[in-house]
Amino acid sequence: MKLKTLTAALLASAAMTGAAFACETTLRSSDTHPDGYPTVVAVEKMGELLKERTDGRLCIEVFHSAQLGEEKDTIEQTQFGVIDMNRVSLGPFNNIIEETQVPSLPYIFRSTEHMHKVMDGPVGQQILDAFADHDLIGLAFYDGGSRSFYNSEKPIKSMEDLAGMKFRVMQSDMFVDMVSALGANATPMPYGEVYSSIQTGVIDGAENNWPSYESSGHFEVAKYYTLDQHLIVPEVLVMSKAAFDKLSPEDQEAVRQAAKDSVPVMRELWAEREKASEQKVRDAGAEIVTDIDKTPFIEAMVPVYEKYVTSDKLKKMVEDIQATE
Ligand code: GTR
Repeated sequence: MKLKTLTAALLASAAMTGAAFACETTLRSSDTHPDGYPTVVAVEKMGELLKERTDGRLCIEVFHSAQLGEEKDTIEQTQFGVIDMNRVSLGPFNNIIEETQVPSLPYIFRSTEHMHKVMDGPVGQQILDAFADHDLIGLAFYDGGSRSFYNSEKPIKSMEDLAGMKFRVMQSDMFVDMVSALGANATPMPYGEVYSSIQTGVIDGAENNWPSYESSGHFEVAKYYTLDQHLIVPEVLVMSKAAFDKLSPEDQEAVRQAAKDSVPVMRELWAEREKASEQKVRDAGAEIVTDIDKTPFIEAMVPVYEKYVTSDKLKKMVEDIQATE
C-alpha cells in the first residue's frame, strides 16, 4: 500500500513536470526560408516569449524551408485556418489586399529607416488592420531588405541592359507591370522554382535581397547582381483569424505583444545577415554592379503608380509615406 502510494506520487509529479514544459496549444507557423534565417529565428523567439508569458498555454512551431508549401498556397491555408501563422512578403498579398500594394510600390521608400518609420506608424497600422477583412490578423512587419535584379547572362549597368530579358517576380500583378515598365519580361512563379528555372534557362534571372539571393543559392546560377534596389518590400507576420478567435482575450493580447517584441530581434538579425550574405556571395565570385544611375529606373515607374494608385485611399497612403521624414 505504501509502495503504491509512493509510485502514484512519483508518477503524478513526473506528469506535472511534463506539464510545465509541454504546450497546451502549439501554433504552426510557415516560412519559406531555411532554418537559421532571420525571419525563422525571430518567429521562434516570439514563440519563446509566448510560452513564457502564457505559462505554456501557447507555443509556436516554425515549419521552415517551405515545408508547408509555397507562399501563395500557404496564405490561402492560413485564411482557411489550416495553418495558424505565416511569415510572408507583402508581395504575394498585393492581388488580395490593395493596401499592401502601397509599401510594395517601386522606390516608394527612400531607405530602410524611412520604411521602418512608416511601417511603425499609422500607415503601417492601417495595413495591418486591412488583413482583418481577409480572415487574417496582421501582427507585425519584418525587414525584407532592398530587392535588386540578378541574372545568369551579363552585368546590368543601365536600364537598357534589361531590355528583352526574362525575370521571375513574386506572384503579384504589380511586379509584372514593374518589370515590363523597365523593358524586360516578367514571369511570376513560386520562390522554390527559381533556382532550376534559371539553371535550365526558362528565365534569365530574378530579383531579391542579399540574404535571399545567398540562402536560396541563386547566386550559384545567376552571378550578375545589380544594386538598382527597385523595391523595399516589408514582410509581414499574420495569424489565421480562425486560430486567433479560439484564444482568450488575454492570450490574444499575448500573441500581439510577443509578435511586436520579436521585431527588434528580427531587425538586428537582419542587419547582420545582410552583411554576411553579401560577403558570402562576393567570396563565391558573384559580380556586383554597385555604380548604377537609378534615375531612369525611378522615372520608368510612373505608369506603375498611375495604374495601381487610383483610389483616394491609396493616394493618401502614398502621400503620407512621401511626407514621412
Ligand atoms: C524573400 C522573402 C520571401 C519570398 C521571396 C520571394 O525575400 O523573404 O518571403 O517572398 O523573397 O521572392 O518569393
